[in-house]
Amino acid sequence: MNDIFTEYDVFDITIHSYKYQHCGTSIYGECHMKPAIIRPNGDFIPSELSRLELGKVDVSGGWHDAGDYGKYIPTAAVTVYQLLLLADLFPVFAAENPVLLEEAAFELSWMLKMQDDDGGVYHKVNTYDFCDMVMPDMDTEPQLLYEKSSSAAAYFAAATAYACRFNSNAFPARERIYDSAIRAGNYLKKILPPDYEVLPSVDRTGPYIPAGVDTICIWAFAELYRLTGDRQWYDLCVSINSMHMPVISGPLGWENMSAAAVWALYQEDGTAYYREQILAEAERICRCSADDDFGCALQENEYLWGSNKFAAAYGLLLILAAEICDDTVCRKLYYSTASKQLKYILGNNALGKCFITGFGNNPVCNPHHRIVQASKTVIPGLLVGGPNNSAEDGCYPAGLGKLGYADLPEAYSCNEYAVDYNAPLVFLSGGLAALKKGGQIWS
Ligand code: 9MR
Ligand code: 9MR
Ligand code: ZN
Repeated sequence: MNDIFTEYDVFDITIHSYKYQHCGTSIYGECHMKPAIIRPNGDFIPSELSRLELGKVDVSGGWHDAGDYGKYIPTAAVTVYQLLLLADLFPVFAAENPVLLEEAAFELSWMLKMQDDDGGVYHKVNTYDFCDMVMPDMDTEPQLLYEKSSSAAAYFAAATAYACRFNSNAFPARERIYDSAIRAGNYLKKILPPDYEVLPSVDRTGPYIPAGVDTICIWAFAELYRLTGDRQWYDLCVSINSMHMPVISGPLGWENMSAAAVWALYQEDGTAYYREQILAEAERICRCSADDDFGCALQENEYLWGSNKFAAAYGLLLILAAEICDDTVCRKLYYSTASKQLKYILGNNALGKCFITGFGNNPVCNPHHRIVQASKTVIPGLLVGGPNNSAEDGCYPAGLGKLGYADLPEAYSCNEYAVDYNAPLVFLSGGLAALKKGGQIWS
C-alpha cells in the first residue's frame, strides 16, 4: 500500500485492539462485574438506587463501547456483523486469523446476556452519568440496565441470525444463538405495528437511538429470512416500507443498516433488483471519490461525528459490490476506490493525519479514551471519529468541514474511539489484504 505498511498491518493492529476494550476479567484486572440494576421507570435519584427493590441481571463481559465504559447493543451488533462479514467473504483469511472470530464470539456471548426471557433485549448498560477519566476498575457507580427497545431487539436479531452461519469452536452453541435470534425476531414482530417505536431512557450517557428504526427492522427481518428461508420474515421486511422492496438509504452504520439488509436479501434470493441497488451505490461512491482531492468518498455534508467510520464503510460496500460484479474494469475501479478510503484514513487527507493510534505517519496521539488517558499509554490500533463539522465537544471551532478536527483528549466528537469505528476498517483492511493474497488485486 505504501513502502512501509501493508493492508494486512492495518487489519492486524485494528483487530487486535479489541482486546483492550474487554470488560470483566481483562488485562486491567476486573471491572464491572456486579450485576446490573434494571433501571426504574421514570425519574429517580441515582444515589437512592440502592434503597429501591430492583431486579438485577449479570451482564458482565463484552467490550467497553468506546472511550467510555458503556456497553450498547446497537454498536455491539453492527460491529459483530462487520467482523463476521469479513469472515464470511474470506473464510481462508478468517481461518488464518482466528482472532477475528474470537473477538466476535467474545461480544456475542455478552449480547446473549442482554436478552430477557420474553425475547426482548436491553438497549444498553452503563452508569447514570459518565465517570471521570479513570481506569475501568475505578468506575464503581451502579451499572444500570436500560429498557428493552424495539431497535435493540432488531439489532440483536439481525446480528445473532447472521452469526448462525458460522461454525466456530469459539462461539456459543449454535442452537442457543439460533433460538435467541428467533425469539428477538418474534418479540419485534409483536411490538411493531408500522411506525411504532419503543424507545429506551438515555440519562446522561450515549443514546444510540436511530432516527428511524425501519432500516434496523428491515435488516433484522432480512437476516431472519436468510437464516430460515421462511417467507413470513420476507413479508415483514417489505411491509415496513409500505410494501416497497428495501433500498439502500445511507452509509452502513448503526444509524442505518439498509445496505446490510439489501446484501442479505441479494445473497438469499439473487434478485436482480437488490444486486442493482448495491452496484448503483458503488458507482455513486466511486463518483464522489473521483470528485475529491484525496479520493475520499465522503461528501461535504458527511463530515460529522464518526466520519471516518463512514469513509471505511464506503470502502466496505465497494468490496461487497466487487464480489457480485462480473465486469473486470468495474471491479478494478471498486478495489482501487476502496483502497483510497483506507489511504485517506492513514493520512492522505487535508490534515495529513493518520487517524489510527500508534500506527503509520503522524498518528493520533491524544484520543478521548479513558484507559489511554488514565494510564498514559499508547493503545495501538484505535480509529478515532475524525473530522466533524459540528464540533459538539466545543474543543475546536464548528464549521470547518473536513478540517474540523483536533487531536485533544477532551475532543470526544472528533477524537474518540468506538468499537463500531474500527469495525468497517477491520473489514476494509482485512478484505483488501485477503484479496491481495488471493491474487485478485496487485497494487
Ligand atoms: O467521555 C464521554 C464520551 O464517551 C461521550 O462521547 C461524550 C458525549 O456524550 O461525553 C463524554 O463525557 C463527558 C461528558 O459528556 C461531560 N463531562 C465530561 C465528560 C468527559 O469528557
Ligand atoms: O458514534 C456516535 C455518533 O454516531 C453519534 O452522533 C454521537 C451522538 O449521539 O454518539 C456517538 O457515540 C458515542 C456515544 O454516544 C457515547 N460513547 C462514545 C461514543 C463515541 O463518541
Ligand atoms: Zn468494564
